[in-house]
Amino acid sequence: MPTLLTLLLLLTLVGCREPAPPTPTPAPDAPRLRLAVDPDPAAVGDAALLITLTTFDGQPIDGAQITVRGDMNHAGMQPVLSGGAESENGVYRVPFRWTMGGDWIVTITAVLPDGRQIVKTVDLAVRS
Ligand SMILES: [Cu+2]
Repeated sequence: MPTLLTLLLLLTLVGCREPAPPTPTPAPDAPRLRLAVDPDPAAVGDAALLITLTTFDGQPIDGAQITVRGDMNHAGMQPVLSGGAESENGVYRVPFRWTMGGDWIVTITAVLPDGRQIVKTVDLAVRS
């Protein structure tokens, strides 16, 4: 869990955006979503987002519908949209393209086979 200080720093860094509403505490049995990037660290150009979906106790979840939106933390850029990847063992490899170096905000939405929806936002620095 990010500390309050980290959250305050993030809010300062993304100062031109609306302050995020407080994140509701997820239920203990809520599914888990993790993001990794390839290449890591992220750099401008073609890339992949590796999104891992599991149940709260670590069982992989396949068959979810994934959509991804990447925004930079400054105005005037087109968002980068992707999604729709097949999964293997709960890992979805979503093709992506970092169109500029700097600070990005990646919003991942997963609709699980049972209809539940998970939304996760990740802040990420991309090298020029
Ligand atoms: Cu930009």
